Amino acid sequence: MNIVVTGGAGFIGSNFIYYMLENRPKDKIICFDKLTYAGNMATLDEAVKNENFKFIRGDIADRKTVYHMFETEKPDVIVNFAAESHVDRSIENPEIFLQTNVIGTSVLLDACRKYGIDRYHQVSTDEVYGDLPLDRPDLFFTEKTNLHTSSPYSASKASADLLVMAYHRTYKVPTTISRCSNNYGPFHFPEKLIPLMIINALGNKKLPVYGDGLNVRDWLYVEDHCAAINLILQNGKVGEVYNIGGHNEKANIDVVKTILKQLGKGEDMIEYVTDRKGHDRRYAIDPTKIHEELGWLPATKFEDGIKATIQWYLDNRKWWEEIISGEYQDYYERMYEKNPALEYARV
Ligand code: NAD
Ligand code: TDX
Repeated sequence: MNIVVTGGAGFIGSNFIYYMLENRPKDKIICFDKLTYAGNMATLDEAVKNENFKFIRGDIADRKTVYHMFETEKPDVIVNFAAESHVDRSIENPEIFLQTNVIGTSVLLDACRKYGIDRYHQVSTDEVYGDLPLDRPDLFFTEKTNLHTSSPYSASKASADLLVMAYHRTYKVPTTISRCSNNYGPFHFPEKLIPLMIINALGNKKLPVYGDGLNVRDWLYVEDHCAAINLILQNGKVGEVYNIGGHNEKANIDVVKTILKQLGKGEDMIEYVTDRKGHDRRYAIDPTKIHEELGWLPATKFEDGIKATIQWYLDNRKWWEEIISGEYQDYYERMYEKNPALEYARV
């Protein structure tokens, strides 16, 4: 089978490529990635040595390049990870989120319609459901929860989901969608909470916690997400949505304290800063459907996954040092060091 993984030079896509090369050695894995600031060829260093792997640089929103890729690679399956993925960047500048996440998805779907496909899988997010209140721990997102987005990022992901469902109904494109909670693990880009805190702690820099630090995220080790997507590709029902999450809710401040403790650093490194605009309070997935229909359960406990992740950042300094010395440095300065709103609210 020819499996095209879009966005495979990013965090989850690259982990998925390694998962598939190991678990489906008969299949050819083709990574199609624009290599934005978040895409990194160094992440695929080991994959490029595998004869079942091929890399193509391209933009999912560029129709000519996507159609050409379909003509040359003849994909049987598309797994679309390609996206602008950072909420804070979407608040700074929404437009590229619409271009990649919405237009890009529609171009891929048009290509599936034109050339045919066995399966188009859309990697979506729990953020399309909006947020849950902190004082209702009995509430969880199910696949039937209404879409109710907060940020330009989540609005663009929800729009993409609606397009996927429309192409399934109207053109009978064989689609599936997965909506996963927050991932963590190797190759996570340093702008996101867990790697940012690990790297700042290692560099003896302040750890910027938004608002009161009580926002809750439902953390899943990235390999468990990859296993779930592979199960959906194999046994998932066309036209369906599957939520993915492991009942592992944690307040941000507790995650940050866990990282500090593991690294033997003091909690005085924590700095509460201005809250994110429109900051979602709590995400929590009900994974009953994927468990009952496909037998999926997460294999990694948070205590083990976070230790493994911290160790990975200790063992792979070169990978993240190259990132933080490049273009990302401008973003960090804009976001945290030269942001007057943040300075003002520091406590
Ligand atoms: P990431 O930002 O680490 O990687 C995104 C990748 O997509 C990069 O390699 C980038 O170069 C590529 N890309 C961006 N624009 C592109 C374009 N126009 N054409 C081709 N490639 C392009 O993102 P991630 O955290 O790995 O997330 C992957 C997917 O999973 C996204 O769709 C995201 O919405 C979804 N998701 C992420 C999480 C999470 O916790 N990170 C949770 C649930 C769902
Ligand atoms: O410096 C920070 N300080 C802080 O307190 C950063 C970067 C984040 N936070 C908070 C905001 C969130 O409550 O930590 C939480 C996690 O933040 P992010 O790592 O930016 O993730 P989140 O906004 O929850 O979105 C992630 O999960 C769902 C991914 O980036 C999305 O792509 C995915 O869809």
